[in-house]
Amino acid sequence: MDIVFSPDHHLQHGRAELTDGRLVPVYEHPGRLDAVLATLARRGFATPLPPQDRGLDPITAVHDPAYVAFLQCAWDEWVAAHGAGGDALPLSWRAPGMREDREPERIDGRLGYWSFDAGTPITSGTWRAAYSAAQAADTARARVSAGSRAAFALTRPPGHHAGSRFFGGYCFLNGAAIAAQGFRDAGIERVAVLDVDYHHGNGTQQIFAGRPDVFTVSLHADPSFCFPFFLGHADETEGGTHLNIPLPKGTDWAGYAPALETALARIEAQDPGALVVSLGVDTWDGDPISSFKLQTGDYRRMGQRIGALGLPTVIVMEGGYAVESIGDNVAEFLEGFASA
Ligand code: SP5
Ligand code: ZN
Repeated sequence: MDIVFSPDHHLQHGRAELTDGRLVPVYEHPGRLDAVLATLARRGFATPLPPQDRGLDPITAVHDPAYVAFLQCAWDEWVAAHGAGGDALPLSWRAPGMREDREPERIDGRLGYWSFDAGTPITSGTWRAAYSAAQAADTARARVSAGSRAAFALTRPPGHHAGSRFFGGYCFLNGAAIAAQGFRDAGIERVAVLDVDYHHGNGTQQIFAGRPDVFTVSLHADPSFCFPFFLGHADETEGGTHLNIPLPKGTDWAGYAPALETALARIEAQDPGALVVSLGVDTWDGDPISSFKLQTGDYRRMGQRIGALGLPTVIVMEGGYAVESIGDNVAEFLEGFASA
């Protein structure tokens, strides 16, 4: 299993996110990947490779160039308006009846225009960190296109909440979508994306909605009670190109395993030539922002079942906020996958 990693992931380090009515230290911080890296080294995984830099092409293949241009300059505009004493966070968004066709000029308005939550701080290093994560996802895909059975993009910030024209949910550039589109552009006719993060992969669903060449599936906490709230219900099929499997609070492996089998059966029925997995381990029992009850050993079972599809596979790191277990949960998944 190739592992692609860049120390540039450290460059995204927000001070605070708005959670439960309070500005609290960010859950999505550099210590998460440091923990995974240390655990993988201890458990004998191969030394990670650095990403290749292919510039903006893989990014603008799934994101609007105007959105990408905004991300590149947002921090500098924020500092010009407010100084560098805090993170750049949006505070207002358009609602039904308001204008979608006019991008505001002031950075405060532009932040709301290009986002959907107040939990995703932009900092001095956000662009470089998100850019390196995007390149790592693309490099993992390129390794698999060149013949590796599987590659893991060990990246942050995560990506699956980011859409073609918005950031949110700690995500800026959608690495899983970049990998999936990369497979398409390398000549694979049909690609599948399987999202096992605790949260619904709303960005991935939006990017590929209505695309019969990229079948997307998400297993997640029901948006009736969980972020991102406004997408992720079972009736969103996007013309047969998407499957949502919302699950109740407290879901454990006994509840999760049949849903995973349903997802895998639908993927097999599409007969894809490659698979992208959005791997979030925030489904773990002790995760600080989640409610599922998966145990560390369950990730080995999950990896085994997904690996048994036998497809060329890119695995992209998404969520998982319990630093004490994130490394073992990821390692169990990767070992299970490799053993299949
Ligand atoms: C990639 C990913 O996993 N993004 C998740 C973004 C979730 N943002 C909203 C978090 C709200 C947490 N509220 C519960 C806090 C515990 N008191
Ligand atoms: Zn998540």
